[in-house]
Amino acid sequence: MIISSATDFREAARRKLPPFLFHYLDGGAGAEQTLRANVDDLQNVKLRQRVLRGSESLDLSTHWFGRDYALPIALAPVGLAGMYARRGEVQAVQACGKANIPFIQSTVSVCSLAEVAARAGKPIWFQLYVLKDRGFMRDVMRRASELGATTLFFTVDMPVPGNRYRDLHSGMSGPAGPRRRMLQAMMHPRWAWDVGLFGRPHDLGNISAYRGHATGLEDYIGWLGSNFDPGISWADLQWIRDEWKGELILKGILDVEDARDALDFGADGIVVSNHGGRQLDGAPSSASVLPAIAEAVKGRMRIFADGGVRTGTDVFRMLALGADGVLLGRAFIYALATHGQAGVERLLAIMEKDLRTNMVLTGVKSVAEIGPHLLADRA
Ligand code: HOC
Repeated sequence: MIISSATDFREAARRKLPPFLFHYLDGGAGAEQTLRANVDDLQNVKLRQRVLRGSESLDLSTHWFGRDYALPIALAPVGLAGMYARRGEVQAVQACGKANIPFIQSTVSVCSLAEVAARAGKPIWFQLYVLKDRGFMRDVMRRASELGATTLFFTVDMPVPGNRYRDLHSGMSGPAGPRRRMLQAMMHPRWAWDVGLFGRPHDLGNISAYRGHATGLEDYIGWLGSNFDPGISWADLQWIRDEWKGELILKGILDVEDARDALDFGADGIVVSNHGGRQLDGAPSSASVLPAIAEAVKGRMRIFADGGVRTGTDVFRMLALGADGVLLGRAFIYALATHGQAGVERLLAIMEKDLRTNMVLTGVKSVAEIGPHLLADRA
């Protein structure tokens, strides 16, 4: 099969994965309007083609929080990544090591912080939710910091999980879920073999480390589902700011006022994101709100963005709309699910090539030069 984009990996993943897992990854909240808008709005961003600009040697590197990276891309925190490929988070972090880009590990990863940090080869970035169990939050932050994590991505758009109806249909949730998942696993032996389901059962490393016993998917849905905290406010964030000594990035900002509040609060950065359309269906796409947010806070804090990024051209578009860096979520999991570490490396190489080509065709020599002046409808 010829693979030239994340969309090709997606199709391969759809064929390989049991439906409950594919749809958990692929789906969004409600009628999935925000999920679709993320992709559509980004693809509708028109770029200025420039000619005769002499873009021969290109600089794709970025400098975030005192460290150099090869591309303006990081892998987003994705829950359960280790269910898509054997020791999935380790394979992903190794791909990041080779490409020299950051990997952001999810709280709800299969591989523990310790396992990932040991294979990372550079300081890891870590993601955390606000949970009612503040003891867990303290414990996991302490462990992350002891293992050399420098940067905490704090998810602020999940005070409650969104209503994901696809999960009900696919068997990821709902009363018949456990039986349906087991049947689907039996009907997808290649996946089950690849992820090691016949050997070591899935266990959520970070949660197990805190609870002192194995935490499987049933526990994950139960414990996490009842542990989100709808009462979260800026006051709680202050507690986290005091506790966490490294950089603090707020993930899930979609409103200019919230971006300004994040700046006033002293966050080191934000991720402009609607959680991949998995939370508030009807919320605007990341691409549509990014320009106004960038205008309000650019240069005073780091702006990352995610949502609908499938190609290197989409990465370029996000940068042109005002992002300093772009997070890949679903795109890299499709690749991980089908081809493991090699798939993620391949996806990153394809995106790098797209980026290079677009830089030449728009007449820029470095990532730092990509900005709103390259948007066709603003010129
Ligand atoms: C009921 C548990 O961020 C997602 C992740 C993890 C959510 C856990 C929900 O699926 O968007």
